[in-house]
Amino acid sequence: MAFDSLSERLQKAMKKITGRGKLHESDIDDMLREVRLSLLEADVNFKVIRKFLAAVKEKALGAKILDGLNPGQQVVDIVRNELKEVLGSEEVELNLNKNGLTVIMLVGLQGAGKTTACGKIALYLRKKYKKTPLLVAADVYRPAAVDQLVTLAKQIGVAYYEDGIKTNPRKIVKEGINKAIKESCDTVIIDTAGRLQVNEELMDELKDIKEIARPHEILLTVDSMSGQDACNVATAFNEKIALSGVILTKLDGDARGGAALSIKEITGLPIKLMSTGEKLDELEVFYPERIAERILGMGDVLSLIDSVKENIDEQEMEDMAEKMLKGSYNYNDLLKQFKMIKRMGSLSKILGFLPGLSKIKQAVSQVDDKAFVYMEAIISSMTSAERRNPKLIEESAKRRERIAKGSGRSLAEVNNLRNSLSSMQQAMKKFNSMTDSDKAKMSSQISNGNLSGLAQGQKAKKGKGKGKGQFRF
Ligand SMILES: Nc1nc2c(ncn2[C@@H]2O[C@H](COP(=O)(O)OP(=O)(O)OP(=O)(O)O)[C@@H](O)[C@H]2O)c(=O)[nH]1
Ligand SMILES: [Mg+2]
Repeated sequence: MAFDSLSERLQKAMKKITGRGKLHESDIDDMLREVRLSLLEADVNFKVIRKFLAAVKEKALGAKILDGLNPGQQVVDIVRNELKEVLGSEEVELNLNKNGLTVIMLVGLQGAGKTTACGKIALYLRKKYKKTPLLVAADVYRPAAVDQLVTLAKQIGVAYYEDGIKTNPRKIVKEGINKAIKESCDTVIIDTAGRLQVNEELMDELKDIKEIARPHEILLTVDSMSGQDACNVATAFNEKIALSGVILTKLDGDARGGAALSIKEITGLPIKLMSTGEKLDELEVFYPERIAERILGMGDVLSLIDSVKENIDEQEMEDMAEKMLKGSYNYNDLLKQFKMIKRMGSLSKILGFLPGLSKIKQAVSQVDDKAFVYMEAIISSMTSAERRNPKLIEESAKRRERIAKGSGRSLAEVNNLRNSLSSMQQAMKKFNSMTDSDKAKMSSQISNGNLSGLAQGQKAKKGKGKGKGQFRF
């Protein structure tokens, strides 16, 4: 994942000051020295680093902090807040025209991820805002570019306009907008050509397209691996065609953080969206606060909740919960849950959202997706009666042996899966036998998003030596 090394170094710096009764100015200086090195290594622009450190120092030395309660914790909070400011402070929504056609134009260097982002934005706007987009193929310099956009449009099932590579992109844009109006589309997304470097010819073309299309958004697509170089590119594009924001791509890679942490501060342009993978639904709103917290290892429970909401069918969840409570939860249901988790991405990605789990995450990323495949193989080797009625497996060692053989997995793995299912069932039985007020307390904790309260509750339970209901891999 992106920012991993920055995240690790910053967390190390923060550890130096947390859990201490009293802090001196020299402790803050030590910590800031570490922070400075982490940011330099992440390729953050030096002006941004200087401003960042000055702001943290000034606030940390504020009269009440160092003598107050939990000074370390307060300083960490200051760092978190400044990181958030550097990343952009608040999320910035796409500017959508409520009463008519919205035009969005994507620009950027070659290979930054423009064409892919066109498809992703179309899908995002349709899902989130019920928009009807039309994609316009205005990159006529690379023969495959038109096909790439058309393929994406067909994949998502949205309209598109293309006129090959012989027509002038200015004309293509004009015709594309006409087609959108004729076909009652409400959003036009224009894919433009990329260049290896910023050059006059490209800028003139983009300026003309802007003139013709009058876009509500001109988004610069920036590869997050490009580090602080991204600022020079953004400044050049901004001077020529006045951008409205940035899409940061390839945040699933090992970008060090320089682009994300420098661009807003240096150019004033908000990062509006981030792309976190090659799959079309891997596009997210850029939330500075959540990213800052993720970098500091505070996890990002809110993004996790968003992802759950988007990828998990509520009705399906309710049915599943009801089955669990009735004790009729079986292997078919378990299989369904694996599929839901898969829809959200890999297990390591899900764990990445949770606080303090970076170590586990690393370990799990080696095995996670395989573990699902293995468990699916085991379930596939069960007869349909066995899947519906886990008792059959519970009661017969012979059946378990047969399943192990059939799936090519070990008997221990089959037993593990069986144990997981039965401990889930037992946990549900226990939940069922709780008093109504306990249950209400638990559900209100869940619906208030008070996950830390819940986590404490779980810890307390575990402390009693039970720890059941935990899924073991
Ligand atoms: N891992 C990952 N790959 C991405 C992401 N966004 C785009 N890509 C990949 O990056 C490559 C370039 O993406 P394109 O969308 O073709 O980039 P472009 O800016 O349109 O490139 P040109 O048209 O050549 O200027 C493709 O292989 C994409 O699949 C992302 O967020 N994560
Ligand atoms: Mg392209």
